[in-house]
Amino acid sequence: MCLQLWIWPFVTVILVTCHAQSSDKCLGTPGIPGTPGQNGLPGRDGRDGMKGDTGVPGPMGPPGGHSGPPGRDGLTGPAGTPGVQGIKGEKGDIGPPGIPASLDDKLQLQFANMNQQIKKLEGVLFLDGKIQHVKDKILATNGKEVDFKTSQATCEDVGGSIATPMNEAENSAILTILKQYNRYAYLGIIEGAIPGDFHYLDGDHVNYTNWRKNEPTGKGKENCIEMYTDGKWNDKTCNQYRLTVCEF
Ligand SMILES: [Ca+2]
Repeated sequence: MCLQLWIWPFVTVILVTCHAQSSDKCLGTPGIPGTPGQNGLPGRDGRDGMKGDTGVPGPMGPPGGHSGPPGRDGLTGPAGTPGVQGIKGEKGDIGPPGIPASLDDKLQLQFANMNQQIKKLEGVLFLDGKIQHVKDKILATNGKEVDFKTSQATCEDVGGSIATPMNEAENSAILTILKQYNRYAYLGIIEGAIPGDFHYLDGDHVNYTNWRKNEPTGKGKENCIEMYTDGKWNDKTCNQYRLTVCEF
């Protein structure tokens, strides 16, 4: 293109020279360059580009529009109240026999440890003057003074019964407690319908007594028995305040 533009003025000079020297054969004058052509038609659409990122959510629409799709499930709620207890099932089959306790070393060791602990506790209570041990019977007090009915109920509430000496050894054990507290105590013996007829709380007649000289003297008006601090017995009204002594 650059060469053509440079050639045009040069050719014009040559042609003018030719017209001056010979009129027979001369080349015609070159035409004026044409005007630029019109723009072509638009090209075809290119291929689709890659998918773009998801756009941000649009603003909330005006009220009165259609309901949107259901939201996601919420958080788990608190546990409900327990249901009603079901019906008890049938009794299962008896299991295979276990090892006899006498051959179970682990069990024997546990028994030995328990006995040791119980002996220690008994020792503590014995030292405090609250209990006395006579063969298989344990006599104990809570140190409180109440009437006969209350004393009886107190002992039964803790799985025992009001102290009832069945022999001299048991009478002495109760006496030891009374001396410790310097108080009298009711015994588990009461008068029956016949004046002077005393019996145990289960109705059996007494087979051991330790009356003070000239007692009993109530003749139907003193239905309970109290033990003095010398171990002797006296028939007494049941509404006095006496030390509670129980037996187990
Ligand atoms: Ca009396």
